[in-house]
Amino acid sequence: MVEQTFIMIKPDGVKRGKVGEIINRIENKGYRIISLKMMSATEDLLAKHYEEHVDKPFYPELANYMMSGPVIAIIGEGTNIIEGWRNMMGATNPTLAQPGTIRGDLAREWDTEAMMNVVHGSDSKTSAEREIKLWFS
Ligand code: IDP
Ligand code: MG
Repeated sequence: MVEQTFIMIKPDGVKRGKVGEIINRIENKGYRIISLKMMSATEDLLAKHYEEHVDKPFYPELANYMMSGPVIAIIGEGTNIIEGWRNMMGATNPTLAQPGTIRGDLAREWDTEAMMNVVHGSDSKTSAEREIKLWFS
């Protein structure tokens, strides 16, 4: 099924100069970039985006991390892209993410409260629709 997902290059990915590499991977895979913009996340936007994490102990540091610099927001499109992009990103914890995945190749753990892992991808059709509306309204 052709579907769309919300992809984000997080502040660490932008700061470390990985935008080109990550966009290359999206294009090399054959997914289409429908829309792309650089922007800064606000407290309000992040609380909505991470609604399932807002009450967790790591949330304040997660929000600080996500506001530590600009992000690249992308709408990607392709058959089963939601699952495909999650596979390309790899596991949430970059120490555990397999080599060959974006997080496995481009990220690692640091001594920080929030886990920095360079990219985001929607985890379901419902989240994808919600997140695209939120970031591209
Ligand atoms: P995902 O990004 O792979 O979907 P989620 O569990 O939805 O992972 O978590 C959202 C983001 O919050 C992660 O990408 C990571 O940056 C951060 N995070 C998740 N779990 C932890 C944790 O246990 N400690 C610190 N940060 C975390
Ligand atoms: Mg998630």
